[in-house]
Amino acid sequence: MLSSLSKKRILTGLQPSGALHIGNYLGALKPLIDLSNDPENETFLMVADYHALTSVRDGNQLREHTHQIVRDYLAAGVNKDNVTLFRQSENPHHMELSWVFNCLVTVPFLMQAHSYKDKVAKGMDANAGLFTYPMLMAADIVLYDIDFVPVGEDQRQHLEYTREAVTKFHNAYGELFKEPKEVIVKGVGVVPGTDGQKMSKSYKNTIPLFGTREEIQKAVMSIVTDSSGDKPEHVFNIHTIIYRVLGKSQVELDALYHEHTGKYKALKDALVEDIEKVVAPMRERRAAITDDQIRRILMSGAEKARAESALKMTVVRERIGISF
Ligand code: AQP
Repeated sequence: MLSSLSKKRILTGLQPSGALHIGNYLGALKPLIDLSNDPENETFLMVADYHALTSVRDGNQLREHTHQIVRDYLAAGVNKDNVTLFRQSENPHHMELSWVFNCLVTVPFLMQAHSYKDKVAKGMDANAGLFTYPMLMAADIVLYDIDFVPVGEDQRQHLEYTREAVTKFHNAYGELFKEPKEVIVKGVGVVPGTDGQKMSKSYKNTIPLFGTREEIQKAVMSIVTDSSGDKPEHVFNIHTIIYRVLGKSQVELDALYHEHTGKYKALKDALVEDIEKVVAPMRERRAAITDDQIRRILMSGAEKARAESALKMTVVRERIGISF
């Protein structure tokens, strides 16, 4: 396999740990979709279901979220003809290689991961899966000779961890993997949630990507505002990112906030309208996607993913000494 190595390979993955939010879309999904439309790229999109086990403890719920996230991917504009869309758990090579990486990196190294520390500080279960998450992510990426990984700013360190895992492997067993680079969209970084912190499924501070208009309105109205200023900072920050997606100018946005100085309700209403402009067309597409389409796409994606990583894993097994 590994047929067209002259093309740049792109991969991202999102956890089916809850309903996708606009931070997931703007930080990871939209950049991946944009890159997948370039014929010079070969694109992979993963449903990170094993990663989701770090927080989801209900099998039916995980199945349901998995189904919904694929629907979300397609509704957001993923074209099945340009993108290999697969579930992480359908390819056992991910777990196998993550174990190899876990045996190469140290506990003190993993303990420096901001994402782990942030999540535990927010009350998430400090399970060993969450702790070793960066090594599973490293395996997810390097199995497919990925060049670029579109992610939110919060994941920058995890790409450094991936490169470190690769270096450790190379030092021990010789050169084998590509060193991937993160793609972080300028001006997006980390999309703030309704409380001003990183928007996150597990922090209950999200604006849902596929919520109804009423749900989006409710989330936007709950954005925390500071009564000491004329401009509601978090509303403005989210609005700035949405304006960019709509191709509208910052000057125009500044003028809007100037015109409505101190009128938080009017500014939140304007943000709802602009989010609606981005998500309403996707919502319509989403309603037309059938269960059968989802099943077929996942089946062919799984076959392709397994075939793509098979050769790499054969070499790994040979190098580490478990094949005879
Ligand atoms: N607020 C954000 N701004 C920009 N990008 C974001 N991403 C997540 N939140 C933001 C990006 O979405 C991708 C997939 O994330 P994930 O589902 O694997 O897990 P996450 O980063 O931990 O996202 P959540 O929503 O916070 O999920 P939970 O709460 O379940 O852990 C990543 O590229 C991430 O950068």
